[in-house]
Amino acid sequence: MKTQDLNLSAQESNQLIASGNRNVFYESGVFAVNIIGSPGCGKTSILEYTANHFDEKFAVIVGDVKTALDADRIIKSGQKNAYAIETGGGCHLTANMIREKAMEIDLKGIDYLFIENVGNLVCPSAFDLGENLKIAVLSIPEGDEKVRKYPSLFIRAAAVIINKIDLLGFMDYDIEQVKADCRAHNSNVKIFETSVKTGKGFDEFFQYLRDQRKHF
Ligand SMILES: Nc1nc2c(ncn2[C@@H]2O[C@H](COP(=O)(O)OP(=O)(O)OP(=O)(O)O)[C@@H](O)[C@H]2O)c(=O)[nH]1
Ligand SMILES: [Mg+2]
Repeated sequence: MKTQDLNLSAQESNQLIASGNRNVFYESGVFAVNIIGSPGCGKTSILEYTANHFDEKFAVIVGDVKTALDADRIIKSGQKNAYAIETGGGCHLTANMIREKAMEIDLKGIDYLFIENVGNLVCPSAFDLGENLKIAVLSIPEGDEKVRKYPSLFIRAAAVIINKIDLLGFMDYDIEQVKADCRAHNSNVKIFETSVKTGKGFDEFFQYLRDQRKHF
């Protein structure tokens, strides 16, 4: 069997498990969000902010290659319902990892499940976890060409968060170009400009999550 064939069957089996996850989440009334972005773009910080300001019942699963540091941060910020997955080397979460971890969570007791994927703009974009919403996170210090250089995520993401907007004035970052690049990949994309430091953009983001959950 060629590697290409093996990859295809790994993808197919991931897709089957992802569909199963999606059914389980739907039956429990859980709206699942897969959050993907580069290392350090602010995914955990956004979830810490969410823990303190999003007045809904939710749980968080955080994927990292090593450590439970990010899940511990979220627990410390006040959201006790946070769980770590260590991939042990893998550059993305899989549907099976989520299926197994979700068994530890009281799904009937929550309305949202946030999944922080492993920091990476490429690998996580190809693996459906059974989420209802895929969100890409960018941040100002990364530079403004990431959407053009790593298109696979931006073709699939329904929403993009441009985080660390408080740093916009300090860096060469053409935000209008970035937004145009996002729209070139997905004309319906919803774009949020956020800062965890100032809270900018989060009211709109939380309202968007509530609206999306109403229609899933
Ligand atoms: N100025 C500024 N700094 C931020 C903002 N959001 C996050 N940071 C900082 O960015 C750094 C990385 O944030 P994290 O939340 O750990 O990033 P991450 O995406 O979870 O990183 P990985 O889990 O390693 O992929 C931290 O020092 C945060 O304090 C923001 O909106 N503005
Ligand atoms: Mg993190």
